[in-house]
This record gives sequence, C-alpha cells and structure tokens, in this order.
Amino acid sequence: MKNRNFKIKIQLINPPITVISGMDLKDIGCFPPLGLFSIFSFLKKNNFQVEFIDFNVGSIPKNKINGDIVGIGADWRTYKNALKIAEQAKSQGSFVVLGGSLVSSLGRTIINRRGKIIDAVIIGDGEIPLLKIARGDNLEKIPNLIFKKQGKIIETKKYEPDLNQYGPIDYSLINLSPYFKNFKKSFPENKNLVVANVYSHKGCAWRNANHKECVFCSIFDKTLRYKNVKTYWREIEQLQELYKINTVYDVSDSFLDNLNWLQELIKIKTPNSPAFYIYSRTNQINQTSINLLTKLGIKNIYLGIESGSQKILNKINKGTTTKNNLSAVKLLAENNIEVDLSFIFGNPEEDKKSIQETFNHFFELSAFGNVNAVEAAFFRPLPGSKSFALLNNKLRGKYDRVDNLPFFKMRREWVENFCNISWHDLKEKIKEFKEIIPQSL
Ligand code: B12
Ligand code: SF4
Repeated sequence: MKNRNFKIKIQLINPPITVISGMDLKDIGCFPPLGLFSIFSFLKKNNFQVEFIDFNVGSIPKNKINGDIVGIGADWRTYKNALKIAEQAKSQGSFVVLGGSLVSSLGRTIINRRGKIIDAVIIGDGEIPLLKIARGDNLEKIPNLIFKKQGKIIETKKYEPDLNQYGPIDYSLINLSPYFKNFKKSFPENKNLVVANVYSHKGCAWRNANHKECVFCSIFDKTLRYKNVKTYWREIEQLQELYKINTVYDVSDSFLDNLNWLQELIKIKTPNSPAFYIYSRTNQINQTSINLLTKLGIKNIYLGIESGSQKILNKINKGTTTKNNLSAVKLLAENNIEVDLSFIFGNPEEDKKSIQETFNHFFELSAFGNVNAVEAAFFRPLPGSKSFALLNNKLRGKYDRVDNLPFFKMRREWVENFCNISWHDLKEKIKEFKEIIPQSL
C-alpha cells in the first residue's frame, strides 16, 4: 500500500449479490447497505477521500477498483463476489479489508484461506478500525482486527464502541433516489411509500439477559448499544428534508428493548414526522409499549413468530410463547397497527405435527385481521449461530476451514440431521404454506 495519510483514496464496496435460483431477490437495490454507508459517512466526516460503490444499484464503469484502501462488505449472498473484487483490488496494489455480518463470524478462516488477497478483516463495527488503518496506525494496536504477520494470524482485542462516537450518519453524502425508485419497482403495492433504513441501536436485550440466544441468530453484537435520541432524530429529519421520506424502516433487532429510550424519543419528536416500520419480539408488545408506539406514529411491526409449536419455540430458545404471539397480534389489531409475520420451517425437531401447528397458528393470527404480509423461510444454519456449530459438529468439523460455504446445501444437511421430516416433505410444506399466505414483502 502507498503511504497511509489523508490524501489516500478509500473505496467502500457493496459487491453484487450472487443470484441463485429459488432466492428471493425482491429487496436487491431497495435500501443502501447501512453498515457500509455509516462507515462512509464517518470517514468523510474525518476528512478522508472516500468513494461509495454499490454494485446492486445502477451501472458501474469497469476498472473502477483503484483505491489505496479497498473496504468490501460481505454477507452470505455477496461473499463470492467480494472475493473477486478483493482479487482485483490486490492485483492493483490496494490494501484490502473485508467486513460485515458474515466476515465477523468467519474472520479467522477467511484470513487463513485468503491471506494472499485480503490484508485484514474487521470484526463488528468498521468505523473506528478503518479510520485507524487509514491513519496508518500500527495494525496490532487497532481493535477488532484479524490479519497475518509473517505467516502468523494476529487477532487484536475486541470491543464494542459507544455508537455516539460516530455522530449522525450524513444522508446527504449519497444520492438515495435510485434506491427509492427500485423499491417502488419491486413493491408496486407500496408505491406511495418513500422509505429509508436507519438504525437506533445494535444488539438484543433477550440475547444479553439470557446469554443463550435464539439458535439461528448470527448477529455478532454482544452488548446493547443505543444512539442518543437527538442524533437519531437528526438523521430522520435530514431524510425528511432531503427526500421527503414518509416511512422510517428501523433495522435494529428489537425496537422495544428500552422503553425509557423510546419515551425520550417521543419527547423530542416533531409533528408531521414519518411513520415507523420496526422489528419487535411478541413478548414486548403490551398496552404500555403500544401507547408509546402510537405516540411515535407506528405504521407496521415485523414480528418473529417462527413456529406455532410451543415445543419448537422452547427448542430454538426464542423466549416467546404462542400465547405471546396471539396476545400481541390481537392487541395490535385493536390499536389499528398492521403486522408482518415471519415463520421458519425446518426448526430443530420439526415434524409434520409441528408444521401443522404452525399452519393453525397462522390461521389464528390472521383472524385478527391486521396481517399485512408473511415471510416463510427455510431454517438457515448461518455461521456465528448455535445452529452452525451444531451442524458442523454433527458433520465432524466438515466446515471448520471453509469460508465459501455452500449455504443451500447446508440447509438440506440441517434438515437431514436435525429435523424429523424429510427434506422433500419440508419443501412441499413450505410451498403449500406460501400458497396460502399474503404476498411477502
Ligand atoms: C436490515 C436487515 C436486512 C434487510 C436488508 C436491507 C438493507 N439493504 O440494508 C432485509 C430485510 C432485506 C434483509 C434480508 C435478509 N437477511 Co438480513 N438483516 C438485516 C439486519 C436486521 C440489520 C442489518 C443492518 O443494516 N444493521 C445496521 C448496520 C449499521 O450494522 P451492520 O450491517 O452490522 O454494519 C456494521 C458492521 O457489520 C461492519 N460492516 C458492515 N459492512 C462492512 C464493510 C467493511 C469493509 C467493513 C470494514 C465493516 C463493515 O461495520 C458496520 C458499521 O458499524 C441484520 C441483523 C443485524 N443486527 O445486523 C440481518 C442480517 C444481516 N440478515 C441476515 C439474513 C440471514 C437475512 C435473510 C437471508 C433472511 C431470510 N429471509 O432468510 C434475508 C436475505 C434476503 C433474501 N430475501 O433472501 C443475517 C445475515 C447472516 C450472514 N452472516 O450473512 C443477519 C445478521 C440476521 C441474522 N439472521 O442473524 N436483512
Ligand atoms: S434472533 Fe433476534 S431475538 Fe433472537 S437473539 Fe437474535 S437478535 Fe435477539
């Protein structure tokens, strides 16, 4: 790499999603990759020359990869292409850094296998580690980094910074219009929505309190961290000023984890603010939380129902009950709030009986009349989750040294090893379910 100083050029890249048949592709290019964008905004604020390239939006001229530092975001849908971009960047002499949800779980394996084309991976938040790399700090003193030095893997100390150190994300730095256009094209039934993604916090209270997260959860945040309400609201106001957004999509894991924070937010909220779309756990929906959400201006809530079988809910350690689900959807219906429901098929010990219970539960929930959309997904044993460790153990460490994981094959391996239903029958059941549910978002 050339000298690391303020004149260097940093490129932050969201690779194209690899399209595999059977994949739901509707969301591609509808929202900017928020993590990468947050890093972009933070580095800009610190006066670095930074370029933001999203391969899933618009067309990208060839040979554009030429940064002194090239930071690439990768999740399971983009990892293959992230490697291709890393190879190209390395061949041009760039310092190549990978980060994002998948990378945070597989960091050591990635450096071990791809050390020739990737100089470092960042675990967790990329803002401060990338800033320090760009400033030319000694890599061994930069937190949350994994890299190779003289053939040896170095892993630096881990920490989760206070989110307020980053300041507000500056949404004026990129043009969000292509995302809004793509959203309208992909979701014509929601063509009146101008919706932007933001985040209020990172982490999950259930995970924190319980130290035993849901078996499929692959988030890497260990603590619960909040943006202060003023910073959060500043971001929303900016989005309203710039794009006249009418809906805020808060991607944080469970919006109702901290009701004091929500109360503070309501105090500073301005009139005519956008409607909110949020994620919540069903056991956090009660009249108190609904009153607060109504004051905030909630439009719709996404609820992780996962299964209609209490045995399965216990097995996956969801921490909710079918009673919670019924009471939440009923209360929300009484308060004129719509819900989007998510179900997972292929949970541990899933069998025909538990699937029938899920169908029945869906019918009971729909009867309240406020179900807007339903998502039905196969169970995915993603790296970083308990389920990945279980599968890998069962397969005698088959995936110990694999970074480019065969996610579709692993879904089937999971069912064959942990469910009491055949892969063929499960596929038929999910097909049947998808035929009866309202169109997924
Ligand atoms: C929002 C979201 C979505 C949105 C994405 C919209 C968008 N374009 O932003 C939608 C709804 C489309 C989505 C879909 C899916 N998602 Co999703 N999603 C999330 C969620 C809730 C939040 C992500 C986010 O924006 N966070 C806020 C930002 C600020 O944080 P961040 O992304 O972590 O970024 C930080 C670090 O990761 C790092 N970083 C990120 N990029 C980079 C790049 C570099 C170079 C560096 C150095 C660092 C770095 O720094 C960032 C800033 O601090 C996460 C859960 C979570 N808590 O992360 C799951 C999550 C990312 N999704 C996940 C999954 C599995 C899915 C689905 C497959 C679920 C499904 N239906 O089966 C689908 C895939 C799409 C499909 N249809 O097949 C998994 C990812 C697993 C993996 N390892 O790849 C997660 C982690 C949830 C989980 N199950 O555990 N998702
Ligand atoms: S899946 Fe959701 S509720 Fe479960 S531990 Fe993860 S973030 Fe928390």
